[in-house]
Amino acid sequence: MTLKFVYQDITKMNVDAIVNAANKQLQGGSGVCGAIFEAAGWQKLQTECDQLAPIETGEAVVTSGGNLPASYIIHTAGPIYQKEGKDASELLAASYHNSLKKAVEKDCDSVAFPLISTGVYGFPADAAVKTAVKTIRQFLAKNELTVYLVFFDEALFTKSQELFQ
Ligand code: AR6
Repeated sequence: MTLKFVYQDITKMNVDAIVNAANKQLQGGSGVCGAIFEAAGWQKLQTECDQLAPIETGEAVVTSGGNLPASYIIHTAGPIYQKEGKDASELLAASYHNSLKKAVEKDCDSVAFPLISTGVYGFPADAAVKTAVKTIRQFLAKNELTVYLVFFDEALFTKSQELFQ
């Protein structure tokens, strides 16, 4: 089982696939999504996304990695915390699980996740890390894959390392 925490800009990750915290319309946006679109090549990635959109919350789809070091981008729409209420954790887990399934389908050995839904979508970070770790560990019990959970906040990274690693 390989789950590693890193404090890093996800667009710099040297892995087979990175996951994008997307919206259901797969429109290039702000936050980690904006950084990924910018680094991959905005127009070409948007054209690929337009052919796959829309998706459901918790679903995941795959595009090429464009100019990124990663070969693929797995786009998943995480839950909007206030909107989903009691279903938010389950939908967040579905985002991680379905993204991991796509990575395996594409024969990836390594995949990097941002903390889906913890920015604009308002999911409390501590609870989101807990759901991410639980879902990834369950998947790794049955699949050979190196998974990176990428933190963009150093304090949360340090705290999560202490709690989970
Ligand atoms: N590398 C790694 N993590 C990052 C980076 C980066 N370069 N930049 C930000 N983060 P958010 P969401 C972290 O808001 O809440 C977009 O407009 C950030 O600190 O990017 O799922 C989409 O198009 C936070 O912890 O995603 C959607 O419309 C985490 O990434 C909507 O926002 C996620 O924050 C999705 O909202």
